[in-house]
Parts: sequence; structure tokens; C-alpha cells
Amino acid sequence: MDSPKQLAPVAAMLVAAMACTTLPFGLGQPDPDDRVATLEAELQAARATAGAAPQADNQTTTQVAPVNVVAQDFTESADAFDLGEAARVEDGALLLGPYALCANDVANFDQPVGCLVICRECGRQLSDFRLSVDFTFEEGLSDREFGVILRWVDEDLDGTIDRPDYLLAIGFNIFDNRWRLYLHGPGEIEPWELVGQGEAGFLLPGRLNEFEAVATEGGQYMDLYLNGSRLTRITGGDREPGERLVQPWVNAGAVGLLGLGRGVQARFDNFSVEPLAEPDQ
Ligand SMILES: [Ca+2]
Ligand SMILES: [Ca+2]
Repeated sequence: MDSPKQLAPVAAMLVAAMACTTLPFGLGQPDPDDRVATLEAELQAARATAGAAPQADNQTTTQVAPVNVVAQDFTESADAFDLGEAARVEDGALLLGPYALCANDVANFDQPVGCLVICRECGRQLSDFRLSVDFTFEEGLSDREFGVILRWVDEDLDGTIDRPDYLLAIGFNIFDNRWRLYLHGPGEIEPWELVGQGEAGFLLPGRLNEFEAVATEGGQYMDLYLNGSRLTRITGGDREPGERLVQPWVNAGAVGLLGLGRGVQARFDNFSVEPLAEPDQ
């Protein structure tokens, strides 16, 4: 019968062989001290890398905000939003503006623009979602625009739209009866560029229009609807016929409402945001 004793020498040889293969340097090196110094330096570098990794992980986790179902009928309050200086709840609706100066009034974003009401409770990382809101022109300059923030990345976390930020928004021009899609890419000097527009078919002032945005496929596509009709489908990636290419594009961000031009007041009501399940990978 083979006993463990007979296996012992083999095991010892295996251990010795493994030790040899894991030796960092072979026999016959001219100067072992140099090699030891090199190894110590490598070890220090490895320790530094290992120490840095958890910090990077922490930064990533703190940037991911929770995504909630949000519904506001503005009966008494608008507690899902940061209202800022020129928005208020009145008569069961959210009155936005008038603002003194907005993005369509400035030549560049060196002067940050704060004509916005962000849905704080919707989170900063909405990718797949259904947003709906009712709106109408309230008073003021009807040729100035107001609208909906479809995706905003507040890169410098200052709560205003400025040069480092990414912003995609739709504006409603009641006087021209048109919708316009605006894009600001990070670092661009111009306030934003027009990346789409069309005839809107708004209801008469006082009657509430229904706007809906549906973002899908991990945030890569967005369908925009007004009063039940699809305005356009936008994407930053591969596009099919009939889809509108928007670049740069980001797959997640914050949403909200905004004034695009000065001197106009809009009424918003029945705001809701519902996260949609992301597709399986
Ligand atoms: Ca209401
Ligand atoms: Ca900003």
C-alpha cells in the first residue's frame, strides 16, 4: 500500500520547483543588491496603486444618484424640484419665469444661465425613462421660448447651465408655433446649437399641451411627443431612416424645465417621470 510517506519526497520536490518558478530572478545575477532595490521599488509602486483604487471606486459610487418615480400635480408644493429664483407654485400649477436673461439672450456661456428648474428627486443619472408634463403659455413675450430639459450633466455641480455642462433641451415657441431642439456640448463657447425643429401645432393659450419624452435602450434613444403626435426620434449612435442624429450624446443625465429666453412665463402641470427598465445586456 502506498503510504503518505512515499509521497512526501515528491511533494517536497514540487514545492521546491514552485519556489524556483516563483523566484523573481534567476541564479547567477551579478548584483543581487540591485535586484532587491528594484523589487522594493516595484512593491512600493504596487502598494500605491492598491491604495489608490478604493478612492476611485468611492468617487464612482457617490456620483450615482438613486432614480425614483416622481409625480407632481403642484396642488400645494413642488417639492421634487429646486425652484430657484423665478418659479413658483400657484393655482395648482408651476409658473416658470419670467427670467431677466436666459441662454437665447446671451452670446456665450461665460455668464452662467440659471433659467431652470431641475427635478432633484428624479436623480442625476436618468437613462431609460418616460417623462410627461403639460404646459401652456401664461404671459409675457410669446416669441421667447420655454421648454423641457431632456438631459443635463452639470459637470461643475454649480446648479446653473454653463460652459462645462452637457445640455439637451426642447423649446416651445408659441408665437412661431414651432418646437426647437437645442444642444450644448461640454466646453463649447456658444450657448447651444439648434439640432432639430419643426411645426408644433400648439393648442390655444390657456389649454394645456401634453409633452412626453421616452428614453430607451440604455438611454441611447429618445422619442419626443407633443399632444399625442411624435415630433422626432433622436439618438447619438447608429441611426435608422427617420431618426435624428445628435452629437455629442450622453446616455444619462438630469431632467427639468427651463426658460430659454427672457420675459416669458409658462405654466406647467402634471409632471411625472417614471424610470423604465434598461435592456438586458
Ligand atoms: Ca395641478
Ligand atoms: Ca454647471
